[in-house]
Amino acid sequence: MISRRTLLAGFPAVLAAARTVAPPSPYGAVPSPRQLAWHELEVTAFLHFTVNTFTDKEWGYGDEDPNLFNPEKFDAETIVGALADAGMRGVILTCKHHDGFCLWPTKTTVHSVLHSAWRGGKGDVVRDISQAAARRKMKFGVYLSPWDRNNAQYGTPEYLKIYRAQLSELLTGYGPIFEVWHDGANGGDGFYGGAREKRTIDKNTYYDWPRTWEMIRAMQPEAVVFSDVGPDVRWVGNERGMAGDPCWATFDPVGEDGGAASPGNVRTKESNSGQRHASKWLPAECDVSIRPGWFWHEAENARVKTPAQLTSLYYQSVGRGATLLLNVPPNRDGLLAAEDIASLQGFGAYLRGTFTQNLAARARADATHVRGNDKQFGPAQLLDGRPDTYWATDDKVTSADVTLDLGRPVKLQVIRLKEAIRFGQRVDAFTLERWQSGYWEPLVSSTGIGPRRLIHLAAPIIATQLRLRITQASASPALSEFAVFAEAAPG
Ligand code: FUL
Repeated sequence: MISRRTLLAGFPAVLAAARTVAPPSPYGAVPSPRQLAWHELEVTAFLHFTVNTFTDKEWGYGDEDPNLFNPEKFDAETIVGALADAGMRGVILTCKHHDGFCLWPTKTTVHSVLHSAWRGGKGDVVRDISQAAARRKMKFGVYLSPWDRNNAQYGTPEYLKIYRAQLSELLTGYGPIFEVWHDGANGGDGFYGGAREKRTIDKNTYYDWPRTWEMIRAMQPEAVVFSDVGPDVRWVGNERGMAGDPCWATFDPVGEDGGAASPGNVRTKESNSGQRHASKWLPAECDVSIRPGWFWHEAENARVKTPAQLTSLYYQSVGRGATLLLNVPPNRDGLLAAEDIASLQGFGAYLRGTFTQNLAARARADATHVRGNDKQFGPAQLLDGRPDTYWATDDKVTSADVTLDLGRPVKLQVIRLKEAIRFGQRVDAFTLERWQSGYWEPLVSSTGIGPRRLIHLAAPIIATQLRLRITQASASPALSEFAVFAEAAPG
């Protein structure tokens, strides 16, 4: 028989157990830890640099003399410093573009810096950029073109061994890699060791991508792999830096003919918006160049995107839950052009000026529903700036409101919402309102929130209270942020 004493001793534990409210169950596809880390980067830089910089081309044929590559003032610290100052959190270098010229002293080919006059053949762009990035606490990633217009073996199984050996040199010799970038271009004609002919490969089978991806996983388990079909990050379907609205993080790629998809063979129209309820977490990355071309061309010095244009791209990419991969190509000196640096500075100043201070950080938050009435799922979690805490409702609730009382009239123009995406993309639609002398005035209604949704109002407004109405959700909402910002003057 259990004594009264034993019963009482066990009571607080029983009570505590009853009070523990479980987190929501995940809905649909969810991100992996490497994808979660990648989402946080928001803006990363692309560096397109190779013999093309010196030949004024966009696609080198593969017959270039390596001595052409001679960026006498190349300075990785200066380049990476300008990117870091603009708020970029990672940098991806074209270690090899379609011309096959390798920016590191590879053992796999003589078409490389090792055989150029630059620094007496002792230079290594990959080493210098990766080390400068590490010093600025930026992540480093590699672009290695599968198409190689220089290599005599291109098109045969032998080339795949070379491609994988190059990847292995990059993945083992230069510290942690955050992203491996495979583009889908396979243009056909090239030098190919002197053959000067057209070579066509089967995009679906030739590269045997699953085997290469396994290799990347083994060598750099934290790296995300980018291509038209992922497996971690998908191309957004255009090179203009624009994600669809909405841009779902879930996607099941389909080939151009409706069959199997592979890098270079995907219905890119669908890549732009993703698909609601698809089976894979495969978020979009928006690659775009600060100039018309990917490589530096003197004739384009006057056509560098302005800070206002970059800011607009930021809202159309990062603001829709994608990341922005902004290309800033070094010039023939091996430095960024003054025009590009000026634009980056303006863009960086705008981001810092706008997003440093969350005007709702000290607001009072109320919600119509709180999961298990438990404070750990309360709306205050939306304001603490932490990605791991969140407001959630009970499982059966699929529409709910959060009200923010800012305590005084506040001038604002940008609102940032984030779902707690480790539980999947749950919200389908929402409306944002402000309290306006006796009624709730709708400001905007939209579809999907996901990793990040920025609402950039056309003009500043004054508000004391804001209300977010989750009007439709496929599973009970779980949000990690509701932040409010004033807009800085464009840089
Ligand atoms: C494409 C390439 O053909 C372009 O030259 C550039 O590198 C772009 C980012 O990817 O596939």
